[in-house]
Amino acid sequence: MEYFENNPRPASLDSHIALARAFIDQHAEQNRRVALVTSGGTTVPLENQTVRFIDNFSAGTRGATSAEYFLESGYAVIFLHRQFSLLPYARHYSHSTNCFLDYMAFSSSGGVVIDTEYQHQMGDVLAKYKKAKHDNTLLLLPFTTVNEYLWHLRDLAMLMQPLGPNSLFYLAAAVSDFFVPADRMVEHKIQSSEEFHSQQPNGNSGEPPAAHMEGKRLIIDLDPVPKFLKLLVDKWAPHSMIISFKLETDPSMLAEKSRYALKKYSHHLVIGNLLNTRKWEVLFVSAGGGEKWLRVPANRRTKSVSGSRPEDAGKDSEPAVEIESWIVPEIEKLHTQMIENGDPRELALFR
Ligand code: 9Z3
Repeated sequence: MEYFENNPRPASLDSHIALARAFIDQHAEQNRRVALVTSGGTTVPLENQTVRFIDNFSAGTRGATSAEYFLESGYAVIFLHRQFSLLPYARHYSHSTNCFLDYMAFSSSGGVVIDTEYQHQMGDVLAKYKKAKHDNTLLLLPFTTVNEYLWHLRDLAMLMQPLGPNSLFYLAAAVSDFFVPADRMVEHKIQSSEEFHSQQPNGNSGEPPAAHMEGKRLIIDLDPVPKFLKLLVDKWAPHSMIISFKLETDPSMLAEKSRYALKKYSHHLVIGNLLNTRKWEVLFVSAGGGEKWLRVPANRRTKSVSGSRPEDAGKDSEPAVEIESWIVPEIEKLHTQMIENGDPRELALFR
């Protein structure tokens, strides 16, 4: 594909692929299912020596939370995530509303301990984390830019091919639809003051740099990101179960856009979600024509906005539920059907 000829291979890729190869070999040998979970937002750098970039809202909650439930369901997980976004297990203690320091206290002898109030809850998380470490079932691979994301997705998918239908792709990352191609990227920081405008070389495309000044205005003219999902489904991972997410803000468009994506890419499942309600409702649109909403009732929703803390919500009623604890077992069921009965794209699901 032209994209990979024209946009540079990330420096981190070789070492990540070496780690992934060992990880996949181990789990292939142990006949374990492997899920590639993508998580967090991609950046679009405007300069090669990047000072400015375009980003998006994603904190990686969906991906990090889902990864924990995949591990609980017996999958090994390659967690391809935006650097510094939320991580499985650590996510419980790593944002402004629940900083890890708040869980700590001094013992009578002056040592640092976990506050007695949190011993139980933290013990649960720690036990799961330690198990994943001990079994080597969680591989963390970071990306930052959309280019790094695409290279990783392609190379990891091809590496996972020997797993056949035992492999699953869960594409929760919020991937930019637009980018600056390498041959339209300037090297140095774009100068805002007119006195310092320079005509920076713009490679051999003959086009103006994608980001440049015109008088006092910054003009940004982005290329579309190639439709990588089509390539993933048809070429890079033809035997895997593939699940993508569709994000919308307008409720009236969600079902139609999700169906459209499924039809266009012919993979297994699109999970539609709305920016404002994504923590408690999602729409499953599956190959075979089945559609259904998963909805966490109001009295069981987690309260924190940037992270999910079952322990801090639903106090006055039933325990709070993370919607991912419902999403992942549904997927596991579909995946089992695919492994046992053949590709569900030929079967009618949810009917
Ligand atoms: C999602 O829709 C995820 O569920 C969210 C999760 C990004 C909304 P958070 O990280 O948010 O928990 O805060 N991911 C996919 C978004 C996306 O870019 N999808 C593409 C599209 O809609 C298709 S791959 O076109």
